[in-house]
Amino acid sequence: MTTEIILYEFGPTRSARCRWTLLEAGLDFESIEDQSLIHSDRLKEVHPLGKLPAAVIDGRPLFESSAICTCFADLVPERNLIAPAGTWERALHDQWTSFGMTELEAHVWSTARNTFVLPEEERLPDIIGQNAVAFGQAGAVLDNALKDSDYLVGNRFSVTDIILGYTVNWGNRLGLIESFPNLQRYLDRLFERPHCTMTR
Ligand SMILES: N[C@@H](CCC(=O)N[C@@H](CS)C(=O)NCC(=O)O)C(=O)O
Repeated sequence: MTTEIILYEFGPTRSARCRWTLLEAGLDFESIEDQSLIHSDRLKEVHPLGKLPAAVIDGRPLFESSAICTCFADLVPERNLIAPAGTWERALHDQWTSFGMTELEAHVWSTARNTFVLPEEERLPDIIGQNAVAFGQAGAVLDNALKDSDYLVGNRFSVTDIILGYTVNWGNRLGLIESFPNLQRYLDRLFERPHCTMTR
């Protein structure tokens, strides 16, 4: 039985993670690509905050790019994009995705919010330096994890790298990984993949 997938997406936003996972998974999907959907009532039926990405999978709404990518990877175990639930490798996937969202992505998102997302009068530019420091502390951990390994889980490419790679690339665009050679090489490896949807 095929799974019916609708992906609400927009270009280089975090929806790029979901598109990349779908391409690596070889799953068919319908794309609804429309930036003007953000905060719309229609999108709020899928994502309560009206954010992108969001997905409808066999009629059921799912939000948060990390959860959506993980779900897609689980649909095709034969593609080896993720280890089965209950294995140690799956625990490492959960570790790195949580770490990526809370210790890395939260800081670059805060910088984005205080640079161009929020109306100018609501921005707190002073926080940007603090975000860079926090991203650097967590970036050092990730850089060290990639010292003797090309990828984050089991030393082979997986959906974990799609999720974390997007955040590392975001940091790179902000000039935050200059002192992390392993992260730079990691990004180079990810960009070599034919289905990579990230932009430098
Ligand atoms: N943690 C969410 C973040 C989603 C998110 O903030 N998406 C942005 C586009 S990259 C958005 O829709 N922004 C509109 C807003 O912040 O209200 C995820 O990873 O899916």
